[in-house]
Amino acid sequence: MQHRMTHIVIGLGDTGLSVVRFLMQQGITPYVMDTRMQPPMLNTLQEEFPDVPYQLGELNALHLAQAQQVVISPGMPLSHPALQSAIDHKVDIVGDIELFARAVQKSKAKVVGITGSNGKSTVTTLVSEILTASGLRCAIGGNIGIPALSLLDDHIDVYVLELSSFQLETTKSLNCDISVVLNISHDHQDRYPHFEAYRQAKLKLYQQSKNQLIHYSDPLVQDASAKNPIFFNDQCHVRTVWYIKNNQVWYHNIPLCPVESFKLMGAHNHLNYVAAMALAQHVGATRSGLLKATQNFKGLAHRFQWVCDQEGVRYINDSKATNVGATLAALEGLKSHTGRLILIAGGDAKQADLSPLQPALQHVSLLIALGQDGAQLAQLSPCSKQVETMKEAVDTAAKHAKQGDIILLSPACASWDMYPNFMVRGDDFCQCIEVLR
Ligand code: UMA
Ligand code: ADP
Repeated sequence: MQHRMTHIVIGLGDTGLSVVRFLMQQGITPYVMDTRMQPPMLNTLQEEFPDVPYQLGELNALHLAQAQQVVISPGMPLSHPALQSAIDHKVDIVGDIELFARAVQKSKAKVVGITGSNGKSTVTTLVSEILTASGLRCAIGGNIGIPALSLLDDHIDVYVLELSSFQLETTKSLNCDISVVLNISHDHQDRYPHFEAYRQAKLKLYQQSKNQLIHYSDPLVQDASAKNPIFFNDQCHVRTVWYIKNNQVWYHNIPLCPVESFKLMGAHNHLNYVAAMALAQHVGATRSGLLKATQNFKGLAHRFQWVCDQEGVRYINDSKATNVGATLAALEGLKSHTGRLILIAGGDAKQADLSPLQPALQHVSLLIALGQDGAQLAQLSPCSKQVETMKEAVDTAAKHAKQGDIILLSPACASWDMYPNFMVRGDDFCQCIEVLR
């Protein structure tokens, strides 16, 4: 029988597969399209759903314009001409998070939404650890790597979702209990026409929340239309509910814990703790859950992660610093370091302007630049050297370093020009250090 193509799924990666599974559970057999000739989940689709038809290569604009609903994966931009034509034909174009939002409305579960240019995975994981330590059943997913639709379960008390701007572009009815836009700095400029378009995609999250957790002193994340703002900050102000004062975290006028009790270093991480505590408390975390989970949290791999101390030199893996904002935060966090700092950076800058790094690079004694945009980066510092491989980068850094120095991998760029992802890049860094021993 010919497929009627009422529901089309675009993308056959993790998201696309989760959407197919979800639709099949609803009794809907979708038609799948992917512009790639070898999408990663093709074999799984064929094994699990041999009857689901698919088409690879160029998107079929005619089929899309005639569909009832098109579910697009986050990696597929809405600006694609075939999708624009479907929009003109008033087709319901949604992403997996919108389908999740519509499904979760039928349950009593609470939803926490977390977005921002940096810190999303750290805060999302910490919120979930606080909630678990508070005895709540929570499910964590979204951009962090587990598609949101695969989390749906009647026994969940709280869903904690990490959301990217790509996912938010196609989401309109999330209705979070509380959400946060942690920060907004330049990223994904290869996808957006200008910074404001990227910023607005992020701020869409506040419009889909009953309560908005807002960083008080960051002008870029303010939302004049926020109905129930809850402010957090690194300092106390008359409107801040969660803040740091005298090196303690406070909730209203209650001191909760000293920031020295946190294992993650840097002012940006201290703010991440405050945001996570505020989000978790709002959806039912207990005081003991808050304290226990925050004291135990060791952070995530590849995020400003201590690797080892070797011959008095400290190695830090911050491979997840895939944009300028994250590398600036890492350099800021090391400002008080008294030894020298050697930075390994570079990769695919995603068309970003790297020059905002220049002032912070003055504190870097040697910049080792690699990757596709290494030359652009090397120009920003008089003390720079360009290399071809991670091995060359680590060997050069180790040769230059003396006792008391830090060697930091914080690329300010995506890894795609040299590696499949930032994790493989970080692992390569660690392996190159291992070889030195
Ligand atoms: N693609 C095509 N043709 C298609 C569909 C996709 O070329 O028809 C390309 C995309 O341009 C992209 C790649 O395939 O380069 C993967 O896209 P996808 O939408 O199929 O990705 P998934 O495998 O479903 O993974 C997505 C998120 N990926 C992206 O947004 C690019 C994952 O975030 C997320 O973990 C996963 O859904 C589960 O929710 C990754 C990411 O890099 C970690 N996110 C960006 C970031 O964090 O900066 C936003
Ligand atoms: P995301 O999921 O948004 O990419 P991660 O928690 O994985 O965020 O961290 C990504 C990078 O950003 C790491 O290099 C990390 O050290 C850095 N980072 C974490 N929190 C912040 C923050 N609040 N501001 C700036 N950089 C941050």
